Amino acid sequence: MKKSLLICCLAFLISFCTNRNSDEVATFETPTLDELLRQGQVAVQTKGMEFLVADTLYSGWNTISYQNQSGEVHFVLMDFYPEGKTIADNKREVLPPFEVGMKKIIEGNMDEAIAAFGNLPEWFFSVQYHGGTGLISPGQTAKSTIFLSPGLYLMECYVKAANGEWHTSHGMIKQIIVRDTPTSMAAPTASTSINILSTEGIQMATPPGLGKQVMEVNFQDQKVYEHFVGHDVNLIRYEDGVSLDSLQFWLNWMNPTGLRTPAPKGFTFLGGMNNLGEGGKGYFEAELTPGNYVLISEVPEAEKKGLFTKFQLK
Ligand SMILES: [Cu+2]
Repeated sequence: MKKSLLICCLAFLISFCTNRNSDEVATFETPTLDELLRQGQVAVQTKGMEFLVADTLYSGWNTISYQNQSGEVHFVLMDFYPEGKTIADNKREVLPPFEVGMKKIIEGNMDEAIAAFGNLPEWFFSVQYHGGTGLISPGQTAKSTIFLSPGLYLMECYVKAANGEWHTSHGMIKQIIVRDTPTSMAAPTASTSINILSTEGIQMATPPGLGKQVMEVNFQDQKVYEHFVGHDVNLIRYEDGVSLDSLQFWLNWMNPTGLRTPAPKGFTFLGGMNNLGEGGKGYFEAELTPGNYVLISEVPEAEKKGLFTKFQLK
């Protein structure tokens, strides 16, 4: 024992002296922010009610690692803006009708809410959605890989605060420019494939296994539902005995307490793939442990639409 310790010490001393005398001392440099972005590694953080992220990204495949260090559930959605429109247009013409509309829904005045949403500008309906993460619980990290075309984006989260106001109105909207130069990232290799289609719902040939899983999501079509956006995929773990109806109710922002803090108890939101257009493909990663899971869209009445599938891991 003592002898082997002595040999180890000697070996260390020799290597230390050799390195000191050598010109080629190994240095471990941490990559710069730009190097990481070139590799498609995009770190996003929320500590309060903001997106801490670089304001210029490279195009092509990008992995968004979204650390939710706040006390509320959030998501990341990448809105690809029409030519000439920016965050200023959103704040002037999009946020106000949504703010008034939501206030009217909470007051129980649906007619005035519909009238408010009627003030949304025509161009709002030509915004394209280029993916992002699914809903993610406090303290969790969502990892989603999406393909970004060059252009101007708004990164947004439209979950609602406890007072019913949109997170977008509280700062969760950030303009991001995606440049022409692509990242060096290739599409990930998936362990499971999920298809989503408005007529057939969410379909998975084989449920994922335990441990780290990379899920590929294929958007075979897309449509605008009654809540003004399309379908997406959220992976949620749930405790035995909880009501999935309470989850479905919460996932409809058109309900006064829907998509509003607090999120229903007994559910852990583990990310997913946010809205993509028809033919779009995205990937998300999750670490799966034994338990009950549901893949569900953030749309009104998801189960009726088939945008809902449960599985169990043992
Ligand atoms: Cu949020």
